[in-house]
Amino acid sequence: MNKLKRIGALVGALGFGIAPLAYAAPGMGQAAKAGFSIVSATPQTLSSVNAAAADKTSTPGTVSADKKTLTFSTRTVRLVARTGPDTDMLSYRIDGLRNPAVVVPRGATMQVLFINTDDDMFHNIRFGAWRTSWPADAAPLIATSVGTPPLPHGTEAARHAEALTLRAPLAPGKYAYFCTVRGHAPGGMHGAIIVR
Ligand SMILES: [Cu+2]
Repeated sequence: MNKLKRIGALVGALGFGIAPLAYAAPGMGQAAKAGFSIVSATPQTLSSVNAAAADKTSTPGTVSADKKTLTFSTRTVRLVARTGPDTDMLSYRIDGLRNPAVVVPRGATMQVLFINTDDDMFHNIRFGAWRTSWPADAAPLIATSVGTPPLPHGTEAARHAEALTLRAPLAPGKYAYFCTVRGHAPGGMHGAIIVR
Protein backbone atom coordinates (compact mmCIF):
# COMPACT_ATOMS: atom_id res chain seq x y z
CA MET A 1 0.00 0.00 0.00
CA ASN A 2 1.52 3.36 -0.94
CA LYS A 3 1.55 6.27 1.51
CA LEU A 4 -1.47 8.11 0.04
CA LYS A 5 -3.63 4.98 0.02
CA ARG A 6 -2.63 4.22 3.59
CA ILE A 7 -3.71 7.73 4.71
CA GLY A 8 -6.98 7.25 2.82
CA ALA A 9 -7.61 3.94 4.57
CA LEU A 10 -6.78 5.49 7.94
CA VAL A 11 -9.16 8.43 7.38
CA GLY A 12 -11.86 5.98 6.29
CA ALA A 13 -11.39 3.83 9.39
CA LEU A 14 -11.40 6.91 11.64
CA GLY A 15 -14.53 8.21 9.95
CA PHE A 16 -16.40 5.01 10.71
CA GLY A 17 -15.03 5.07 14.25
CA ILE A 18 -15.99 8.69 14.95
CA ALA A 19 -19.51 8.78 13.51
CA PRO A 20 -21.19 6.46 16.07
CA LEU A 21 -19.36 8.26 18.91
CA ALA A 22 -20.58 11.67 17.69
CA TYR A 23 -24.18 10.42 17.69
CA ALA A 24 -23.75 9.17 21.24
CA ALA A 25 -22.71 12.63 22.50
CA PRO A 26 -25.11 14.35 24.94
CA GLY A 27 -28.15 15.73 23.17
CA MET A 28 -27.20 14.16 19.88
CA GLY A 29 -29.67 11.31 20.25
CA GLN A 30 -32.49 13.81 19.84
CA ALA A 31 -33.79 13.82 16.27
CA ALA A 32 -34.91 17.10 14.72
CA LYS A 33 -38.33 18.08 16.08
CA ALA A 34 -40.57 20.74 14.52
CA GLY A 35 -37.55 21.80 12.47
CA PHE A 36 -35.19 22.35 15.41
CA SER A 37 -32.12 20.14 15.71
CA ILE A 38 -29.51 19.87 18.44
CA VAL A 39 -25.86 20.27 17.47
CA SER A 40 -24.41 19.88 20.97
CA ALA A 41 -25.44 19.95 24.61
CA THR A 42 -23.06 20.54 27.51
CA PRO A 43 -24.23 20.41 31.14
CA GLN A 44 -22.59 23.02 33.40
CA THR A 45 -22.65 24.16 36.99
CA LEU A 46 -22.34 27.92 37.36
CA SER A 47 -21.64 30.11 40.36
CA SER A 48 -23.67 33.34 40.46
CA VAL A 49 -20.48 35.17 39.44
CA ASN A 50 -20.00 32.91 36.41
CA ALA A 51 -23.67 33.28 35.52
CA ALA A 52 -23.40 37.07 35.60
CA ALA A 53 -20.29 36.88 33.38
CA ALA A 54 -22.14 34.57 30.96
CA ASP A 55 -24.96 37.14 30.66
CA LYS A 56 -22.46 39.58 29.12
CA THR A 57 -21.63 37.14 26.30
CA SER A 58 -25.14 37.16 24.79
CA THR A 59 -25.66 38.63 21.31
CA PRO A 60 -27.20 42.09 21.61
CA GLY A 61 -30.68 41.92 20.06
CA THR A 62 -33.06 44.69 19.08
CA VAL A 63 -35.67 45.14 21.82
CA SER A 64 -39.16 46.25 20.74
CA ALA A 65 -40.73 49.31 22.42
CA ASP A 66 -43.14 47.08 24.40
CA LYS A 67 -40.17 44.90 25.55
CA LYS A 68 -41.96 41.77 24.30
CA THR A 69 -39.82 41.00 21.24
CA LEU A 70 -36.10 40.46 20.84
CA THR A 71 -34.94 40.52 17.21
CA PHE A 72 -31.69 39.12 15.79
CA SER A 73 -30.47 39.28 12.20
CA THR A 74 -27.13 37.46 12.56
CA ARG A 75 -26.62 33.84 11.46
CA THR A 76 -25.37 32.94 14.94
CA VAL A 77 -27.36 34.08 17.96
CA ARG A 78 -26.17 33.59 21.51
CA LEU A 79 -28.85 33.74 24.20
CA VAL A 80 -28.72 33.41 27.96
CA ALA A 81 -32.06 32.16 29.31
CA ARG A 82 -32.73 32.00 33.04
CA THR A 83 -35.72 30.84 34.99
CA GLY A 84 -37.76 33.68 36.49
CA PRO A 85 -37.15 35.27 39.88
CA ASP A 86 -38.82 33.87 43.05
CA THR A 87 -41.90 36.04 42.56
CA ASP A 88 -42.45 34.84 38.97
CA MET A 89 -40.97 31.37 38.90
CA LEU A 90 -42.96 29.94 35.97
CA SER A 91 -41.34 32.21 33.40
CA TYR A 92 -38.03 32.80 31.63
CA ARG A 93 -35.79 35.84 31.49
CA ILE A 94 -33.87 36.31 28.24
CA ASP A 95 -31.71 39.41 28.11
CA GLY A 96 -33.72 40.62 31.10
CA LEU A 97 -37.04 40.36 29.21
CA ARG A 98 -39.91 38.19 30.46
CA ASN A 99 -40.75 35.38 27.97
CA PRO A 100 -39.84 37.52 24.95
CA ALA A 101 -40.69 36.47 21.41
CA VAL A 102 -37.26 35.76 19.91
CA VAL A 103 -36.92 36.55 16.20
CA VAL A 104 -34.11 34.74 14.32
CA PRO A 105 -33.20 34.16 10.67
CA ARG A 106 -34.19 30.78 9.21
CA GLY A 107 -31.54 28.13 9.82
CA ALA A 108 -29.73 30.33 12.36
CA THR A 109 -27.32 28.71 14.80
CA MET A 110 -28.70 29.33 18.27
CA GLN A 111 -26.30 29.04 21.19
CA VAL A 112 -28.49 28.95 24.27
CA LEU A 113 -27.15 28.92 27.80
CA PHE A 114 -30.02 27.87 30.08
CA ILE A 115 -29.57 28.49 33.81
CA ASN A 116 -32.00 27.18 36.42
CA THR A 117 -31.85 29.88 39.12
CA ASP A 118 -34.67 28.27 41.09
CA ASP A 119 -33.73 26.94 44.54
CA ASP A 120 -36.59 24.44 44.89
CA MET A 121 -37.88 23.32 41.46
CA PHE A 122 -36.67 21.45 38.39
CA HIS A 123 -36.96 23.31 35.05
CA ASN A 124 -35.83 22.84 31.46
CA ILE A 125 -35.95 24.65 28.14
CA ARG A 126 -37.20 22.85 25.03
CA PHE A 127 -37.84 24.00 21.46
CA GLY A 128 -40.71 22.86 19.25
CA ALA A 129 -44.02 23.81 17.66
CA TRP A 130 -46.08 26.77 18.87
CA ARG A 131 -49.31 25.76 20.64
CA THR A 132 -52.39 27.81 21.40
CA SER A 133 -53.01 25.68 24.50
CA TRP A 134 -50.35 23.97 26.59
CA PRO A 135 -50.87 20.50 28.12
CA ALA A 136 -49.93 20.03 31.78
CA ASP A 137 -48.58 16.57 30.93
CA ALA A 138 -44.90 16.58 29.96
CA ALA A 139 -44.97 13.55 27.64
CA PRO A 140 -46.48 15.14 24.49
CA LEU A 141 -44.29 18.21 24.92
CA ILE A 142 -41.09 16.18 25.30
CA ALA A 143 -41.98 13.91 22.36
CA THR A 144 -42.26 16.84 19.96
CA SER A 145 -39.30 18.98 21.03
CA VAL A 146 -35.54 19.15 21.51
CA GLY A 147 -33.67 20.77 24.38
CA THR A 148 -32.35 20.15 27.86
CA PRO A 149 -33.54 17.53 30.36
CA PRO A 150 -35.17 18.95 33.52
CA LEU A 151 -32.30 20.51 35.48
CA PRO A 152 -32.40 20.23 39.28
CA HIS A 153 -32.65 23.25 41.56
CA GLY A 154 -29.34 24.42 42.93
CA THR A 155 -27.84 26.76 45.46
CA GLU A 156 -26.77 30.39 45.12
CA ALA A 157 -23.18 29.18 44.69
CA ALA A 158 -23.92 26.38 42.23
CA ARG A 159 -26.65 26.68 39.62
CA HIS A 160 -27.40 23.86 37.20
CA ALA A 161 -27.10 25.01 33.61
CA GLU A 162 -26.77 23.59 30.12
CA ALA A 163 -25.16 25.10 27.01
CA LEU A 164 -27.09 24.08 23.91
CA THR A 165 -26.23 24.68 20.29
CA LEU A 166 -29.20 24.19 18.02
CA ARG A 167 -30.17 24.89 14.46
CA ALA A 168 -33.33 26.97 13.94
CA PRO A 169 -35.93 25.66 11.46
CA LEU A 170 -35.50 26.46 7.77
CA ALA A 171 -39.24 27.08 7.33
CA PRO A 172 -40.35 30.57 8.42
CA GLY A 173 -43.11 30.60 11.04
CA LYS A 174 -43.99 30.75 14.72
CA TYR A 175 -42.37 28.17 17.00
CA ALA A 176 -41.94 27.97 20.76
CA TYR A 177 -39.61 27.50 23.68
CA PHE A 178 -41.09 26.04 26.84
CA CYS A 179 -40.63 24.08 30.08
CA THR A 180 -41.91 20.50 30.10
CA VAL A 181 -42.01 20.03 33.88
CA ARG A 182 -45.63 19.17 34.67
CA GLY A 183 -47.89 22.23 34.68
CA HIS A 184 -45.12 24.74 33.94
CA ALA A 185 -45.84 25.54 30.25
CA PRO A 186 -49.60 26.12 30.86
CA GLY A 187 -48.58 28.06 33.98
CA GLY A 188 -46.81 30.60 31.78
CA MET A 189 -43.40 29.07 31.18
CA HIS A 190 -43.30 29.47 27.40
CA GLY A 191 -42.46 32.00 24.69
CA ALA A 192 -42.34 32.27 20.91
CA ILE A 193 -39.50 31.78 18.45
CA ILE A 194 -40.28 33.60 15.22
CA VAL A 195 -38.27 32.29 12.27
CA ARG A 196 -37.96 34.69 9.33
CU1 LIG B 1 -40.33 24.88 34.64
